[in-house]
Amino acid sequence: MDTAPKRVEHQMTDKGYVPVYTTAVVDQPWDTYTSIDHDVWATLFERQQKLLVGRAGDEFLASQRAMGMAPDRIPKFDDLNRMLRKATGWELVGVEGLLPELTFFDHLANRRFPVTWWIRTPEQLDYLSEPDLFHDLFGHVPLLMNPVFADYMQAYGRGGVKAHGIGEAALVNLTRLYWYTVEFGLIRQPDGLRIYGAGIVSSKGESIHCLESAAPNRIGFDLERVMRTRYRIDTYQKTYFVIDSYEQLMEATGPDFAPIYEKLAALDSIPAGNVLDTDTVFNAGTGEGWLDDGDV
Ligand code: HBI
Ligand code: FE
Repeated sequence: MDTAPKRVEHQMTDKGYVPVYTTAVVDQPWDTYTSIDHDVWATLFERQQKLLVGRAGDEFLASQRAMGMAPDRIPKFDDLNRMLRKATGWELVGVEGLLPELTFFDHLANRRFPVTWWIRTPEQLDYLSEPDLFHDLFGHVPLLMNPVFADYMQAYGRGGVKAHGIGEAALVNLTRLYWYTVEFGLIRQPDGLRIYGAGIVSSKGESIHCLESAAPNRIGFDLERVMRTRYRIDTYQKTYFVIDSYEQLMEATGPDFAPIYEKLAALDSIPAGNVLDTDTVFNAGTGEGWLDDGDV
């Protein structure tokens, strides 16, 4: 039996090793998961579950409880789909890994969330370069139970399909929006700032760093500001953007983005670590530990 889960093939290009995008939707090969795979899920789940009390947003924790995900074994997509379909009409589809952007957007536009079917190895517990099952299932899926966030994700997908027709600059603007909300977003609550971004909730180090370190900026969400801001893919974020509510996110994606892309095309991008005097600043970071180059 092929125990080691298949990895996304990589190929050497002029940009270095990049994952070979495959668009296939696959059934979750649940019976092929080994005891090591289930142990990796249990270890990560229990560690993050403990860490996120008092750090993750109320809606995230409530959605996770509603989903009834348990640490003892990797959840079955079919079980989660029964709940998701009832709650918000979303469903999970199994994929090999990163998808071409248009394929990804098209799934979101149709309330399908692509979840990588394989889970990282014990050696990769604290970091791996591409999204695995834990990142997607523990990080992204719970909030799809929240009706407003579920609407936002579909609106984002529809916006992505449109942006793909407009061109590369629009896609870059939109990818930054995804990055600073869905992946690395913070939300303000009466009892303080909390995490909702999947890239943070699935990472031990960043769950602590994003709220407690003096290094990063924490700035109030503004759509055009976010769309202009470059980001990090190899280190903790230099800046985290803070929303007041998921309704705010939903409203932000209300208008047609075409005129915004036009306007932003004439403006420079903003380096990941900058603070502007027009920003609503919750924290101007010390920048400790930042690398000078490497903003995407
Ligand atoms: N593919 N499977 C998968 N999961 C993602 O989160 C993902 C993707 N492809 C592209 C992508 N994210 C980002 O570039 C989005 O901003 C589009
Ligand atoms: Fe992700």
